[in-house]
Amino acid sequence: MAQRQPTADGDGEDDGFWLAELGVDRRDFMKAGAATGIVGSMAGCTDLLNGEPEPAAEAPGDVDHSVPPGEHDEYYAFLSGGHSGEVRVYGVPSMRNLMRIPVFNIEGARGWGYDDESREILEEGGGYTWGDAHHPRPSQTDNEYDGRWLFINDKANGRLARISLKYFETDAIVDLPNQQGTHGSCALLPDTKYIFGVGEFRVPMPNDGRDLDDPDEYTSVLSAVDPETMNPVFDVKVDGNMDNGDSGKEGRWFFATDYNSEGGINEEEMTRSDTDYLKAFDLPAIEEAVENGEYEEVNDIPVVDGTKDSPLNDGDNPIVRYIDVPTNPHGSSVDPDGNYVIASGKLDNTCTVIEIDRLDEVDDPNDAIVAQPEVGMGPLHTRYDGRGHAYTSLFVDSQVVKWDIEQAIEAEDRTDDAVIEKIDVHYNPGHLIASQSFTSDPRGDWLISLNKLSMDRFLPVGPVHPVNDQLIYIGDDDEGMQLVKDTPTYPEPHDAAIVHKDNIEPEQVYDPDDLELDPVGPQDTEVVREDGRVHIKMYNQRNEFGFEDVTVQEGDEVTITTTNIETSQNIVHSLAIPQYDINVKTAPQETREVTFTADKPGVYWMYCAYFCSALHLEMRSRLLVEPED
Ligand code: K7E
Ligand code: CUA
Ligand code: CA
Repeated sequence: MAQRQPTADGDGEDDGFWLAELGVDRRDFMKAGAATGIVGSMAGCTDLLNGEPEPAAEAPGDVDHSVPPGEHDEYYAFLSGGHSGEVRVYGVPSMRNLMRIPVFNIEGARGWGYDDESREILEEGGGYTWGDAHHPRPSQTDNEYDGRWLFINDKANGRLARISLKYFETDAIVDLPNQQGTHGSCALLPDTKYIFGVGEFRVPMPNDGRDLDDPDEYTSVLSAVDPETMNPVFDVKVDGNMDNGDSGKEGRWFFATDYNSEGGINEEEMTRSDTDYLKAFDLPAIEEAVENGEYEEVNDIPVVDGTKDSPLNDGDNPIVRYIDVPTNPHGSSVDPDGNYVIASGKLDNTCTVIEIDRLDEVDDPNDAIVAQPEVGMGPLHTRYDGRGHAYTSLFVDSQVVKWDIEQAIEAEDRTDDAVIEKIDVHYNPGHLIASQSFTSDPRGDWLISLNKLSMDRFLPVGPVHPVNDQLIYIGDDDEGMQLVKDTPTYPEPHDAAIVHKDNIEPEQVYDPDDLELDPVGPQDTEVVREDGRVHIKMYNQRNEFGFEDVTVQEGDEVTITTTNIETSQNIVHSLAIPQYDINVKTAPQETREVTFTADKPGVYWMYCAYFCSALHLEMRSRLLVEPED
């Protein structure tokens, strides 16, 4: 088993100077270091979650991850952008950043938030200008990525978004009215029947000013959304809160961790109990309750009562089973075969393994717990290689641990008998993700550890550091895990999905039939004026817009519809209007529209902001805004 290096340079001697340089308080360092020796419960010891990372001198593995110039990666990795509100696309194994997809944010290069349609999507989604995107989940059919969509949550405002993988573009955002803090986002498998938003923050319901200081009345809900319409279908309210979720593979079960079974409103209260919950939602039973009208309606959404005292949980077929797991669990994830759901302890040094089929056989759902292996300090998330191994991120230990699921079931609880090896990561990993890990067939070659801190790993860039997404090769059980590459990343990805390139077929040119607006060709250009409204229909191509000049009156409401009439891939144009805060991108065969009030008289050079040809700079037209009088 690989051991952490106790000192900066691995020589076993005091590195106080090095620590001071990093700003690491020596006592904190000792405290965190001492913690590695602790076995047994960590209940209530939240200080350790703040443990400073330890440095490690580690030779990178000699696995070749390079992708020669001109060649393609084998996988797409979709990384959430955290509070940047976007999704990033990387190639794996090169870790080259291929694209960014704006979702909850406004972004100039993709023109997201600058044309009428994207503004409307953002407006319908609540009108916020940022989001906190954590959990990107690709849609699946028959437990395999199907290349249709990628879904992602907004923890900040209680929303779910859908990205079309045909165009790598956000196409819907739904505001979940009964949910504040949508944390987990996951598809119900095998066929993505629903997308679930997992509600983290407990609030009064409806949250309209009632029960302000009466936390006993607060509640959190699991929200089911139809992936086709992106409309909410039903909510299930529960006791405690919820954090991360995952689906079983057979369409029956959905699981979510709960770290606040106490219903506390501060850290002390939320960590009071030695156990919290993993909740198992029985979907057919919930759907039956909805069908039978056994719900109350809040904000036009049927809310089914899944609290512990609910009549729907009384009897042989409860709609939500509450399973006791050690203190403040974080990740929950189902293994590729759909046999087990694994909850990670966070404040405990174990993972809890629940055998899913047993939930039907036992009277007490706690009897479905089949293993509790000790894995290390601060376990957060678990992913899979398809060879029976689990990989769990250890936030406090700054490690990834590989362990054997079946061995954990055979071994004594609270022993580390199932641990195969540990590898240092730099530093403090949150999520980790393996290729095709959410499907029933993980590839077991690459794993990315999404580390929260990068400390000394890169050239310093001021007080805000990049996070560090480390690529680890897991394809050789004899050699063990091999650290291959550090990737500095803008803050801050939480989770990711790695999808084989054969599972996605993005279009290179828009199919006009997929767009709501009719294309404007060279024969269709016109300016329609009516009652202070001006509609300019024009096209764009190398190196011109449909009109050389357009004249409008100060105060006119102007709509410009513009089509990129190019048919060759990679030729993107935009319509930028200086001082009007407009940059509408159009990819080949794309039509976009923008509406604005011409409230500033003067000459404005509408220009193309994509460098599209040798005469790109000449690709411009005048917008002439005549003063009122
Ligand atoms: Cu950051 Cu999945 Cu939102 Cu754990 S969550 S790290
Ligand atoms: Cu079109 Cu530059
Ligand atoms: Ca708790």
